[in-house]
Amino acid sequence: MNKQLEKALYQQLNREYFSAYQYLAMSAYFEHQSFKGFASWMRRQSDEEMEHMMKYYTYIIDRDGEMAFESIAKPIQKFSSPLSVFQAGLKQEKEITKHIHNLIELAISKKDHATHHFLQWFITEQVEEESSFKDIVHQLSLIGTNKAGLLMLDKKLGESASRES
Ligand code: OFO
Repeated sequence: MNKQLEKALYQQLNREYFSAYQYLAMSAYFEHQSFKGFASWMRRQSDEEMEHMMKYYTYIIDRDGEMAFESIAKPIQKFSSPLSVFQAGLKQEKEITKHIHNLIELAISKKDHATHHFLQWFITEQVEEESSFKDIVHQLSLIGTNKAGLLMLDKKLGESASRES
């Protein structure tokens, strides 16, 4: 595999790992706030990011790529509200999408059709993930500081996380 592309792939692996770590930190924040449903939803999100990270790992190994593990950045752990957490999550997903698009551009420029094909799955996944975060940000914006509304959404997300796991 082209060395520049190989490096870009293991850098993306690192970003997916960081997403998992960040979402786990968000889940811990919600646990401390007793928002058990938000905590479960974020934990499920973190598990999904670990699965994404492993997809990159398996792909690089399958292509006989060299793996260079790098440090995982420290996640943000302090937030001001549930809304601020989901806004940060949406920002993280948009950042990931941008990097996947860059990776695709690079795969095309290196005429690496297999990598181009491999990345298509992530394009679809990112549309779904951005949409989930966007919906929750929107709902939390409408709820504002209404405690009953927050608890209702917490319950709903907890139920959806247990259905998916
Ligand atoms: Fe949602 O970031 Fe993975 O792909």
